[in-house]
Amino acid sequence: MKRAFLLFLTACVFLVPLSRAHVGSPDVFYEGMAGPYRLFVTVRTPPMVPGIAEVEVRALDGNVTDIRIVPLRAVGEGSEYAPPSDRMERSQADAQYFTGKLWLMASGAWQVRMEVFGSQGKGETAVPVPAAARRTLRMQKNTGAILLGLMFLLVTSLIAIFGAAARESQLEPGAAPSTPQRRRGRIAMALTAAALVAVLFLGNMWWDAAASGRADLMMYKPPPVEVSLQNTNDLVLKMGFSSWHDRRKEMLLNKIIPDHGHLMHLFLIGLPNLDRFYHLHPDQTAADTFAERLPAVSAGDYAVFADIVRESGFPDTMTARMTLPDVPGNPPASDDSEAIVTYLSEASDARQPATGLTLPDHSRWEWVRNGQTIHARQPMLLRFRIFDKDGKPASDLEPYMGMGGHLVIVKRDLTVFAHVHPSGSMPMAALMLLEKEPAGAGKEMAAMHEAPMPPEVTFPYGFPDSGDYRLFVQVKRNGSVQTVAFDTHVYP
Ligand SMILES: [Cu+2]
Repeated sequence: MKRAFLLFLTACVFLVPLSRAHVGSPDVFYEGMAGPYRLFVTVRTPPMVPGIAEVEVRALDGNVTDIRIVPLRAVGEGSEYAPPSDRMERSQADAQYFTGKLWLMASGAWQVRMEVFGSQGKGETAVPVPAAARRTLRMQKNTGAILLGLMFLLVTSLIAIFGAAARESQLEPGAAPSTPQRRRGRIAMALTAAALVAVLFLGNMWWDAAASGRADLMMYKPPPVEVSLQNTNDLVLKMGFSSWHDRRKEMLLNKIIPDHGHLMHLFLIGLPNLDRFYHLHPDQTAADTFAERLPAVSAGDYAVFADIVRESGFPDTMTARMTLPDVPGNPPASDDSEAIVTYLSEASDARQPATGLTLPDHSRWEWVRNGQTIHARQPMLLRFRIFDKDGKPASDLEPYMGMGGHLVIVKRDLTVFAHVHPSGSMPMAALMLLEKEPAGAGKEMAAMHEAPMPPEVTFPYGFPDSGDYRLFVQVKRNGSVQTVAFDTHVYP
């Protein structure tokens, strides 16, 4: 029984390397208004659920004195009745920086609702937070060592007991066992040992199977997706069954809703150099099937990232790999876009990050980072400035799918993929759901109505870990989509 318990615990030692909402980038970054106050909110989602989300808020302007936070489900009954809120702790050293912790009790679509108090009265906002278990807690080393010791004690004791029974049970008290009795004892011990090894082995197998079955129910995985090319240039994506999603239907709502005007945002990124980039918008042809008439695509291997949003605001990024032949077709039209990365930022010394980029049309991009190195998990505003061919700030920016810009972040080893907007790392659809007023979500919607658009786009984000990343930034200028790529190294 002890062994069964030990097996139970050791089987908890596995990791599932996937996270939800993007790939490998589980934290939520948000920039937006809470009434009169501009906030930069970071929510570090717990790797285990139930678990504690860490909330960090920086007031970017306005004098904020107090913030209260409360977690609520994003949709359904649980989204209506808020429990008492918690007061965030204000930093001693930095009066506009607040931290707090919240329990998220189940996997699914949540929101962190905030009430902000300060010199201009009260403001409110809500940040969508998808929660999903990414791993189980490892067994503590000490516990493991104790249980392993107990297992050895039990096994050796059993062997000794069976050996002694076979050898000495027929003996008179005080008599010594004869040679045949000793042999019988040794045989009994060998048989007992063999039986115990078999029991442990089979028990271990049984537990591994039980644990992986359980992980399938508990650990988040995006739905599997099968991608195929049909009739020369129809790309068909068929979503597979996901027991994780099926069990959480009521909290996720399985229906897929449009995110900035499209049910799916599909990214094809050329391998191994991440030098070809397609941002496409397949149509839903059946509940689980999407199809896209491809534009002209050059032959090669591609990483496929397909973003969808559930009716609850919960996002999934489905991933696949595929090899395409040369696909004939027209250049991408409407909201679709492509980029062949032939030009990259000028300097490329990792210590002196490359920040400038001149395009063939002589317009210029600048990644404003003031020579700073980037560290993992550090929340920051990624800021890009665009100049026209005469060196003046560009005045021809337009909303692209309702937003000032789109940023796609890919780690070189493809373990990270994030699709970020000026409001943050959550889907716009999730933000709009919480605001409950379809036309007024986020600052880019506001920007959309203000003419002209500024020659600058900013994205709140924090790189999840160290390594080399490529950033694809997309804006719309004078009717056409412009995509540029910046590379950067992120330090631990
Ligand atoms: Cu986008």
